[in-house]
Amino acid sequence: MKLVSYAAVLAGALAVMGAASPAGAASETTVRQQVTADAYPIGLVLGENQRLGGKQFYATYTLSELVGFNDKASSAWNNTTDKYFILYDDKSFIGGNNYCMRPGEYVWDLHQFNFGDKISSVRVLDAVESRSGCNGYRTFF
Ligand SMILES: [Ca+2]
Repeated sequence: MKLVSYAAVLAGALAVMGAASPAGAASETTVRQQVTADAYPIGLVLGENQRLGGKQFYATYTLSELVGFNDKASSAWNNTTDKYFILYDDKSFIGGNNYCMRPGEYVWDLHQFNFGDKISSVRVLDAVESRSGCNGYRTFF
């Protein structure tokens, strides 16, 4: 009986959270679980639209330009357990406006950071750089 009561309370709490939270926040975990289940390549997953919607682009290593996906990403997911990606505004890793993404990090709407439709190159930190993680870089969270 206690379990039933707890489940009912939890369901109520989730419903309230869903209603009160900013758009999409309550469903992000679900979205990522779906994405994981589809077994995307290990690497950086970029979505044309929010929540990895629309066309997708995979960067499994450093790319000086995102051929066919330049200035198109509206969402990003670092689908690795140990890689750090730097996302650059311009090709060839240029642009003062760039961000570092930690392993596992997911940004469902890059536009919220004024970084939607802007990514033009991505770089994977090497083993030595990775020891410092995103230190020294701007991060989303
Ligand atoms: Ca750009």
